[in-house]
Formats: sequence, structure tokens, C-alpha cells
Amino acid sequence: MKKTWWKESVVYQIYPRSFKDGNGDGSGDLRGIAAKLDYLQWLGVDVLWLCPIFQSPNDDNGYDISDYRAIMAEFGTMADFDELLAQAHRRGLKILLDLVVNHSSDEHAWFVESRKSRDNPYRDFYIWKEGKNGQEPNNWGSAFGGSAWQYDPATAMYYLHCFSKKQPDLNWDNPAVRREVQDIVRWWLDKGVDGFRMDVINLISKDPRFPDGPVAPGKLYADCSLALNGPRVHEYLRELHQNVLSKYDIMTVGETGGVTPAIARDYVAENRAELNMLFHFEHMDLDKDRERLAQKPFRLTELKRILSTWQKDLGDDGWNSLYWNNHDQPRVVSRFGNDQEYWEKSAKMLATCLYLQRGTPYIYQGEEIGMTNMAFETIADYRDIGVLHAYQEEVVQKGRDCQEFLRYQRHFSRDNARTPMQWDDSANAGFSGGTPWIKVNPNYRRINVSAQMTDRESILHYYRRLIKTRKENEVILYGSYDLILADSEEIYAYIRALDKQGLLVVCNFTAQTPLFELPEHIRYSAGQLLIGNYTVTDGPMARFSLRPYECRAYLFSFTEEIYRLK
Ligand code: TEU
Ligand code: CA
Repeated sequence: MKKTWWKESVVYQIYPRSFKDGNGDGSGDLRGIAAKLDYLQWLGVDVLWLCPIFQSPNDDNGYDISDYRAIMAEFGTMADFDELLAQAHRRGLKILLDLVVNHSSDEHAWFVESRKSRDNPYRDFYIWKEGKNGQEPNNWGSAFGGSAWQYDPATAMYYLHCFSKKQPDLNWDNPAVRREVQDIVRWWLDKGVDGFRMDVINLISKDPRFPDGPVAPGKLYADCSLALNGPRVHEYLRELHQNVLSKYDIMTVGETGGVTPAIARDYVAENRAELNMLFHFEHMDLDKDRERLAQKPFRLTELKRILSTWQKDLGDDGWNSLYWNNHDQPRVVSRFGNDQEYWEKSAKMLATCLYLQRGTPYIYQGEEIGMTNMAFETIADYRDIGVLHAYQEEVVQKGRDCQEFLRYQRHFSRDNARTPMQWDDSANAGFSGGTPWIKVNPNYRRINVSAQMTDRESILHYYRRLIKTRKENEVILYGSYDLILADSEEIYAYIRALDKQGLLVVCNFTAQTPLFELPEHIRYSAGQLLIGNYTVTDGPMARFSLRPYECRAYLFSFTEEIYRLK
């Protein structure tokens, strides 16, 4: 396996609108980010991924881009960006941008032209179809609800939008579109950015027959995700890699829903020359019944099965990304942890469990201080287009119980991740001197960076230690991974191995006190505690009882030849 900087890096994801407001207008911005670079450097992360910062009418908070070479007015100017990039580089921090090219904004000049006439030179930049018997061209639905087709009276045809109707899908089958995307990517790389996170990148190639899809019970439309991993997606990614990406020393991570380890290999295996790694969603639906908008019980054995399969299957060829959180997901401590009595212990345990696996860790802003879900009270508190659309459809149109709907959103809404970063206990958590665009979580007086900075036992200091520990131990970066005690519903335990060096990670996902026993076939010597979230005084690593949400990682040596894990 090749060693590279991006396999040894830790990525920190920033949602610019909610990170730090530099000018008091209530929205985070680029100057705000620049003001926090010292903090990020102190934390020890290497790469900053910025969610979209490009010009946008913000129908979907920047995931609808109207000019790929301009900065969103609320976030600042191109001069601010250049300054941020220079300041980051000076500190050894790299910057990843969010490339959103499955679709653009309907306000992008291409689309403004495209919709003018059937023979406009930009017509084929988007996907236009005739209606079928006065209906939409097929039964595909948008991710935010309703049909994925919008009728446009100017030319009496429909255009495809897998997300909102202000996010028309680009037509990648048109070589001119692919050339434009390549130019954009080259333009930013020449400016010095260090790579891209690529939004829904496996959605770019649609089946040219546009077939109807299966419709789930109680739904009107087929899920647009049926168009994922389309017929020419690999051809297009390779072309992008060959013509542009391969010429730079950068990193790429694709956001790819609907991907299993087997499918993933075709995107990230080294000889494929497509992407470095990707984000799959298999562990994000464990506790969520999307169809019925309900919570479902979470089983630890399922989580272990999924994460371990990814660890094994992308073992020697390809690379994993490790994430619990992003701007689309609820806060992990409220989800797989315990944000009440064991808030601090469970936040540290979750970090340990994931970030000692093989792959590149992604930390989402606020995760490092254990930020929690937000109990928004009314629909008026929500900002996410996804929630607002679902409210219209479910509550207003279908008459679903409003309280039940809100209960679901309190668990799963994307706005849980988007409340402002909690810097200190001053007004608005030190995020902004103005009125924040979305409510601040009232728990900021207790949970904030400043308080945790001064407390060496805090979640924040623990994250910093964990990041440092990763870098100091090759076995964490490049060692193999083997799950042990696969059947336990309480303990997540695994072994990493590199030559004779071993690492044992044991995590208790419950408030109970289960007993851990190392399987007998693992022979070792000199077990030594590397990191953990409780003080440890008891003896050997082979047998101990765990306290609520306790985690421990031990370094050890295999006594030769014995290392044969089942
Ligand atoms: O998300 C794509 C995506 O698959 C989401 O619909 C995801 O499944 C959902 O948010 C989970 O709740 C990307 C971006 O991350 C998201 O913020 C954008 O809204 C979307 O693409 C459109 O660009
Ligand atoms: Ca601002």
C-alpha cells in the first residue's frame, strides 16, 4: 500500500455559515474562519474542508451555485479567500473546496441561457425532456419532495432536478459540460487549493432511457437515488482525473450515497485513477426509517458489521473516510452516544472507536467539543430546505401529526448540525455580534470551546490527544483491522496490527458495566494503555470490566507467529 499525506491527515469540516461571523451580520464568513486558524492548528488537524463558498442564491445553503469562480457575497470577497488560503498554508493547513457539479443553481448563466429556447447553445447543458401525456417525463422524485421534473412554460418542456427546482441537474453526457467542469477545477487548483470534496458525484451519469423506478408504499414518486452509479460515471471521473486531477498533488473525496464496499472499489482502488476516497452512508441509516419518517432501534452489532466490512473490503486497495458527522447529519453524541449523564464519556468513546480505525478521519465543526442536537420548538425555527419541504408535504398536505413530525426532525434534521459553533459563554456563544441566521443551542453556556480549552480533561483536549496519538503510531495509520467479539451488543472491540505491533481498542456503547475478555488465540506481551476516557489502575488488558461508555486503547506486541485472527 502506498503511503501518502492524505492517508495521514485529519480533516476538519467547516460549515462557513455557522462557524464564525467576522462582521456581525449574523452569518459566518471567510474572515471568521481566518480568525480561528490558530485554534485549528492547535487542535492538530491538517486539512480544512469548506462547505460551498461560491456565489449562490442559497436555496440550499450554497449547494446551488450560480458562479463557480466567485465567492458568495455573505462570505466575503475573492481577496478574503486568497488571504485565507495564504494564512492557512502558512500554518501548514490545507484547504479542500466543495465541488457541486451534479447540478448548478437555476440562476447560473448556463441555465439562464438554457431555458431561453430549444435551440439555445446552452440547451444541452441541462436535461430537458418532453412531457408524457401531459405528465412528467418519468416518475422520479426530488430528494426534497415532489417530482424531480419542473415544467418550464418558456419552451414547454421539463428539466430534471434531483434536488430542489432551483438545482437543475447538469447534463454530463454533453462533452462541453465536462470541459467546463474541468476548467473550473483547474482554475481553483492553479490558485493553490489542495483538493475537493465532490457533492453527490456518483449521480452525474443518468440512464439515457430515463426509466420509471419503483415507488415505495405511501409515496408518489420513485427515489432519485435510483440514478446513482449510472452507466458512464467511471468514464467521466477518469476523464476528470486524467485531464486535471492527476497533474496536482491533491486529495479528493466523493460523496456517494447508495454505495457498498464492492461498488466503492471501482471508485477508489488505486489503479482505477478516479477518487482517493469516498463517503458512504451505510452507517447513517441504522437508526432511521426514512420512508416512515421514524426512529428505529439502533443495534451495535449492525454498526460493527457495516464499519468492519468497509475496513476489510477497502483494506489493501483503496482507502476509507471515517466520519460520524457532517452538515447533513444529526450530532453523533445525541445519536449513538448519550448526551445527558454520559455526555463527556460517550463523546470521547465515539471518537476513539472511529478515529483509531484505518482511514482518513473527518471531524465536523463542534464535534470536538461534543456539541449536541438542538431541540427546536416550532417549524419556524428550522432553516433547512429539506425540513421545510417535508413539512409542506407531510403535515400541510397529508395531514400528518405535527408534533410527531417535529419529534422526528429533532432527531434527524440537518439543522441539528447547522446551529452556530459554540466558542464561549458570551452572547450567541461568541459566534456573532448580530442576530444569528439560525438559533444558537442554549446549552452553549455549558458546552463551548473556551471552557474546554482551560480544562485538560475536556472532550476538546481529548480530541487533540487522539489526533496526536494517531500521528505518532504507524499501526493506527497503516495497520490491518480485525473485529473481535462481533456478537456483543455492548462492546465494540477491534485489533489493529502492523508487523508485530498491535493495538487493541475496546469501547463500551452502553451505560452498563460489561466484562471484556480478550479472545484466547491472541497472544501478546507488554500491553500498555495508550489512551482512554477513564483513569485506569487495574491490571492486564486481557480481562477487565468496563465502566459506562468507557473506552481504552492498548499498544502491545504480538508474541511471534501467533498473530492469526479469525
Ligand atoms: O447531499 C446529498 C445527499 O445525498 C443528501 O440528500 C443526504 O442524503 C441528506 O442530506 C441526508 O439527510 C449533498 C449535500 O451534502 C447536501 O447538503 C445538499 O443538500 C445536496 O447534496 C444537494 O447538493
Ligand atoms: Ca458575516
